[in-house]
Amino acid sequence: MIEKERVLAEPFRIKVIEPIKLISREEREKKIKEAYYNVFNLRAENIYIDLLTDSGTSAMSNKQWSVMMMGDESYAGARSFFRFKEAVQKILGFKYVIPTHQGRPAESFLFKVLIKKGDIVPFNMPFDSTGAQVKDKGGTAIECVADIAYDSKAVVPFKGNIDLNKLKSVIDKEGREKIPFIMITITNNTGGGQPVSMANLKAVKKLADKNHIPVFIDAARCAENAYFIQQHEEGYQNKTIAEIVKEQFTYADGCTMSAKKDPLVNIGGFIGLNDEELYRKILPHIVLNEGFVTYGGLAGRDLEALAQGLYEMVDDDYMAYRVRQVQYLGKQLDDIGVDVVKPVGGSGVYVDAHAFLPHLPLSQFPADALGVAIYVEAGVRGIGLGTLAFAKAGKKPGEVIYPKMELFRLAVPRRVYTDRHMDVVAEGFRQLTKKRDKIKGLKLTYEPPVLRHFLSRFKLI
Ligand code: P70
Repeated sequence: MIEKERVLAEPFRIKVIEPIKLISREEREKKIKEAYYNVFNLRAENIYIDLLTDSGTSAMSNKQWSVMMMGDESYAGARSFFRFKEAVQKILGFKYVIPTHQGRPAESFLFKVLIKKGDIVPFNMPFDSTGAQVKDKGGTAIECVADIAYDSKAVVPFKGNIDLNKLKSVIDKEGREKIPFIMITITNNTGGGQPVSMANLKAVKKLADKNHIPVFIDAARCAENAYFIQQHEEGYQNKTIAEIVKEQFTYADGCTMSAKKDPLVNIGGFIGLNDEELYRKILPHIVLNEGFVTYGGLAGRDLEALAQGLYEMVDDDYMAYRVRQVQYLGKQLDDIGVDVVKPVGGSGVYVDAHAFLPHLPLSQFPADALGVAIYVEAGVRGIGLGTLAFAKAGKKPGEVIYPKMELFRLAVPRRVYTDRHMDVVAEGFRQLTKKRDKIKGLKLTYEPPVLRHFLSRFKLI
């Protein structure tokens, strides 16, 4: 394991800066009203510290910027594609690699080929857009995460693990013919960025093999997951992140990747596979939707940056710094008395918004109301991952099935902000805590038919 003193500070220095500005509270109140109280509608220039997402928001390294000049923009068979493919083969270990422009198309093409109407796909937990992709293909995603995942206060490692008994009963009940594959999200974003242990990956694969069901990994944060295995799982302390990342994928038949997360690029994704037949079935969909199969909607220079980013995401010093910064923010919020999901996960700090705002019923979207409040208080943007994003209509008219957790996520972009920025976020919460009982709930005035959190409009109650 790497020595602690090697990661006292950022393992890089800053060469380029991008100015940010805190506009006045009065202006923030005006801007959020104009944005219909949905932080997605704000102009980014009116945000001081933007923790909406860790997706596509990374700062690229000097090496990434320099290899971009080597981008081969040939339509077919570009050199950049082969460099990218080699990086995926080396780091993740998959034989066949299909580039896509981000994670969603990777999921969409794989699911299109595998899911039939009425199928069931067990997950630990699907991310919102991944669950929506399953639904779009006529399937239903089922959560099989261990129950402890729903207890935000339980400090146990690997709260992203699948409960094998739950998985087994889904297979027994539905029958393996109705289950085209099992998918494991590492780390489990919806459940608070919680990791999945190697033992769990291994056990799921064993059960899946017994039932002839393939296993796919949603790999967006696979390197952060590997860090938690290195730190907390017996037998992995002396392995490198690179070794652990690679071992994780030996327990899968393939993966979908949103490369906008751990692989440190602003755009990109891919599908990794070992099965040639499946690979061949997906290729025509790429030609129809993303362009040719050696660029998948990306420029040659994007593929170069992605190849380099894959090597950088498994750097042990970088990853120790990365997770430590997220934990630094988490600890400060915890010390103030803000209820955060514990242990603090990889990509961000998840606040239990219902616990923070107990006076707001779930029907008033506490997570999103908190998002409005922290923007007005401190110019900080986060995202609600609760009722608005995950509630479902029940069978009875007007019935709403609320998700088990009402979270507000502060996702930390990679290599972008300093610890001082994290201090400012924490100070915003310290001020907000004093007046939390005055924070108002939200009422929907418009909602789109799918993934409503992105486009909804509200008024304050
Ligand atoms: C996020 C973004 C995307 C994602 C993911 C996992 C585990 C697939 C995807 C899809 C999405 C987002 C949410 C709110 C605000 C902005 C962005 N997650 N699997 O922030 O990948 O976005 O590349 O299509 O987390 O968590 P892609």
